[in-house]
Amino acid sequence: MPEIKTLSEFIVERQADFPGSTGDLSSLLTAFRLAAKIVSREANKAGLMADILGAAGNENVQGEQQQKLDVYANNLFIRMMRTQGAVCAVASEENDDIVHFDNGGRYVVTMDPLDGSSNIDVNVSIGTIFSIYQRISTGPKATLEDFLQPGSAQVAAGYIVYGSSTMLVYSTGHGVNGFTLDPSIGTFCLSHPGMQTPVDGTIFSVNEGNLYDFSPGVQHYIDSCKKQKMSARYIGSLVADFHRNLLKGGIYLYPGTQNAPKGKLRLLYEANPLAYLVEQAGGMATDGTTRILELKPTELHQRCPLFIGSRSMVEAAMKGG
Ligand code: P6P
Repeated sequence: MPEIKTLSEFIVERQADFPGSTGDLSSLLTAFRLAAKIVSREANKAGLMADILGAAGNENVQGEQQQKLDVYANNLFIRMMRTQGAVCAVASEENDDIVHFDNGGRYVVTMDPLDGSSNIDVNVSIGTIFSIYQRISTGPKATLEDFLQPGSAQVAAGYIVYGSSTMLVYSTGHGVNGFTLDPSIGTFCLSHPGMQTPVDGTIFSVNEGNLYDFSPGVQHYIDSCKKQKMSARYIGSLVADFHRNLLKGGIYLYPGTQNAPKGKLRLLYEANPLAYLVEQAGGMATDGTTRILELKPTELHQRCPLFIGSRSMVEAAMKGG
């Protein structure tokens, strides 16, 4: 019978990786753990509870309909961080501006509280994505400068995928580990220690509806995937596509187009955290020309093209197949 290691045991055990750590990061991850369990519970009954299903009637800064579970998840994670105390400010996909906690916390967090939320009412996997940075500003409250650090400055990043099971996958720079929620005991247990993504793969994930708007090089790469009889898998939920490709090998692409040269995805709370994780797992993430983690952000909700997954596939995509 393999040893059962819970997420909380793992967090405490790994705190030793950080000499002189205060425990702030550990307790922040613990707050995320609780929030993940609660969102998982709500996501799993969203189909049953009319009042949590469907649009909240508001639009977020992206101009997208805010699903009620979006709003619920956003408010929950923010509340958890506010009370936990290690985080002084959050930038969320669901908030136009930085949310300040004025608590002197050492960290700032960027997050997409519920990515893929348009899939909630069709029972497709959705996810939460988060990045953690140390503050660099020294004033009484966090500033935009704290959030515009390059992705290489992240101290931790992770995602929660609410699918056939709920998994929390994260890294603090010492490899990637995945924890599966056992709902019978309400505990995340280590199920995927030391995750490494295959160097090559046979899965490509892209919205081919945009094919003729992509650059000739991207079109050529997608064509080469088909000629190699690769599998096309695109769920329309970044976290779910990313998670499958991380485990099995593959590439997810959201390239720029003529009308939207920066693509659709957000640098601060989608591309950067997943790029941090995929590199920790031996993979690669670029915007088609530059390593994602080296991009210097200029605004909170800026978009960037994303090519992410197995190293050989990302390299081939950058070359145009
Ligand atoms: P499209 C969801 O809105 C999301 O941000 C990602 O989760 C997903 O991969 C992508 O957008 C889907 O976008 O344009 O293909 O529908």
